[in-house]
Amino acid sequence: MPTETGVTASLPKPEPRQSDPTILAREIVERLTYRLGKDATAAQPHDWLHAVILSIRDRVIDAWISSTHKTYEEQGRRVYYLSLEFLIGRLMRDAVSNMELLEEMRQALASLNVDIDIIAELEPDAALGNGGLGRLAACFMESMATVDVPAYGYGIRYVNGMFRQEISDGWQVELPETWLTHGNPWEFERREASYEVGFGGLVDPAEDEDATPHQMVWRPAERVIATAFDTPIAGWRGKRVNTLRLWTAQPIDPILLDRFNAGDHVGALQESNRAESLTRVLYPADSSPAGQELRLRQEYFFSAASLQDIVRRHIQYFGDIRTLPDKAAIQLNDTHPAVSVAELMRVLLDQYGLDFDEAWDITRRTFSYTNHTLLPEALESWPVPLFERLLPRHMQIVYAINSRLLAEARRAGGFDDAAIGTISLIDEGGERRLRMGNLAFAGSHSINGVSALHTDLMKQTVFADFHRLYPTRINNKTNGVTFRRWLMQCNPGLFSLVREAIGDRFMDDAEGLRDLDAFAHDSAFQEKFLAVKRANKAHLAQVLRERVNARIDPAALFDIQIKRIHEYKRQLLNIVEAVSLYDQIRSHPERDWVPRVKLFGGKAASSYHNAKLIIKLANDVARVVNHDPAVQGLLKVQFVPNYNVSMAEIMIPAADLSEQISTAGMEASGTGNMKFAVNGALTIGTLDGANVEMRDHVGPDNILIFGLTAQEVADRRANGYAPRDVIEASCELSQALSAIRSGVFSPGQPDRYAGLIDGIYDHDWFMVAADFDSYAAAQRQADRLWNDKAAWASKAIYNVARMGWFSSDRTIREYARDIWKVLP
Ligand code: B1H
Repeated sequence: MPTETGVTASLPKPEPRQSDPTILAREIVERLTYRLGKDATAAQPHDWLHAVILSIRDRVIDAWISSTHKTYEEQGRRVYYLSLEFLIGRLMRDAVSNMELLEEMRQALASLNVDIDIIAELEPDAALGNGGLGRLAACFMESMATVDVPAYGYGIRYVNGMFRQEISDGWQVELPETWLTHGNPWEFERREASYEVGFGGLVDPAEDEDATPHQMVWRPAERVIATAFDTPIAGWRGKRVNTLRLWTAQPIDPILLDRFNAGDHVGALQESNRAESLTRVLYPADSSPAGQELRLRQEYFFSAASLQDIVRRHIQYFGDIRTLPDKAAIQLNDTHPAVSVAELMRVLLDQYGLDFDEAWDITRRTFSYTNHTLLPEALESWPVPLFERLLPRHMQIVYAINSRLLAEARRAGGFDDAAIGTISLIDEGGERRLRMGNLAFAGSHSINGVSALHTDLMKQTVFADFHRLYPTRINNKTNGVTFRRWLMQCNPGLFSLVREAIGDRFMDDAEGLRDLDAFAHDSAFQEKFLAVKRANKAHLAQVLRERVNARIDPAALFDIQIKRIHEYKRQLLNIVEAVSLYDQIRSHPERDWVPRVKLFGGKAASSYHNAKLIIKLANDVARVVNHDPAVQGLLKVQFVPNYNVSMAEIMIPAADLSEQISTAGMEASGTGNMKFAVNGALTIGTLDGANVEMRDHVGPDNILIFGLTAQEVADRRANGYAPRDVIEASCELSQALSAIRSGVFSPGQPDRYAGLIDGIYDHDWFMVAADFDSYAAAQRQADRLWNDKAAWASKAIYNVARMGWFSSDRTIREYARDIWKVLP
């Protein structure tokens, strides 16, 4: 990171750089020669990529330094976004585009006989996240820089991020992904920003005479070093550049020489291996916590390192720990960093000697917490004995917080023992566990949900008693996505078409897209719009031809469901409907069926049996359907392996229909839904998460809504739902389910799907049967619409025009105004 001393103001500032292609080309060759030591004639494509990144990085650094100076001069509050996941994807095109150099760079490289698109493909995805939560953190980093919020992202520099998915015989196989093999030209190692982080050991009362009664000395049994790696994140038009600081773990003694000398060569490296394993891998369990000790170690490791860094910076600038909440707003991205609440308390009590109430007041004014899921199995909690063994001092602090919290609830009145039990930081039912959501809630002044529906459900369900106790704390911040990556960069065709039509204003204010409303029924515009979509589909078809040898027709309706595989997201509903459609096409070949390509993509958590089975089913169905001449040209099913950010950037612009079909009440927000809509796909979806607000914005005529509402799902579950009766009442559904159940798609192992399908007959927790008929009807409505090209185009254009509100710039402005109180 640029120096933070602020004393460099009087030193000469670098000359602003020129951006014409010849100068850029010269800079690239210079980097190639002097930084990589390569001659232009010998340079490999990877060398060119690195040289381009280094030259764009140098320009970003100029803006980085001035942003740092500006932050220093303003002495304002900084935002710290703590997240165990940052799902960034590639950075090169993003940085070049945000620095407004895309065309110049293309020309500069062309003059060197290098194709920018070819080298861009070589950049590995930084996949330090699972799905929506991690991608949201990445969009937020870009938007915080764009709307000029001084912010630091803090996370872990996993050596192995999200696994690479291969499909072998239809089954998911997980392979390690090594994004760092060619080095990472974006990052700067900061040896000077290193901190010790301890685990285990003992706690003794502080012995100084002036020690407070709460002051303790923690003597960890084990210590590791956290070292920072910084990546600059440039906002739109290079306005501000913020820092993403990722921690890596290192041993205090890389090699235990006494052991080595005694001949124990393996034991000598034990400490080193143990430290390095801390930041080796991302837990690939989206929406369900892993619960392993290593995960808790990761959480504490990055929380403790980040807090030391924040406190060090605060003391260096402002000298007084008591003013921390005025200068630092720490946002907890879900509960994964929630142990930070106890860690800051420990720092304030044991290192700064504050009394408990003052420390607690500072803590609560500093932290805020975003909840991303209400699924009971996804709420993080740690067995008390494990937590106590790893973090003995923090356990004491948690107990002290809990006794005050519960006393406060008792004093407030209206909380019976059951309510006190749900507020308690400790779950006493069975094995005692520490509830991280409750700790995060208690330690924060703001707790937000990620869509209006999700926030309402937070108030009514998981946090109902907390909400009664602290009625002003829960608030909503509906998610958003960055339109730079998810429109301007990934869909250049649509981007320039929109620009031609309505000018440039939307580039700085996404709500300006509204001006496109005027073109929704303009037939010349519709034609150009459909031509862009068609070109994007042809591109996707070509990519799938190259990667999986799939042959798909760009003229067909592209119906896409890409997201993590999870039962609540209901890929199974989509597959069952595809099977039913397959049946119907074969029974009624005379009808004028709309040619459809159904695309699926997504990873399953390695230990999630049913999710893996759903992937296998999609592949089994694809094999049968795609080889059946009876539906040739009418139905195609394809599972796209290794879905990731870069694949999303190809698939989303090519979609006609976006599948957002979770069981209502279960998807906190969704963000893929927004990306599809702004790229001109129609949504087929339930009234879940942000779909509800999308309907309000695009208008009910421009979205295909089906199925039970969240309230209806809850009522059905409460009043005895009988899926078997529902199935028997629906001829299409019964047929599709029994085809799958009886092995039509798995002849080699006819009972492969027995368990999966019996689950629908027996309990159907996810309401696949309950929603099936209404889903199928919505699909047929999509078919009818498809046949009226002008009607389809106008609806798609309305989607693009009216999605501006879902820009993450809007979301970040709301966080800045309501939670962080940093108004740029
Ligand atoms: C979301 C997670 C999540 N919610 C546990 N919760 C994880 C939970 O590794 N873990 O332990 C990882 C991730 N992810 C998603 O957040 C929601 O399901 C989406 O609906 C939402 O759009 C997204 C961003 O808010």
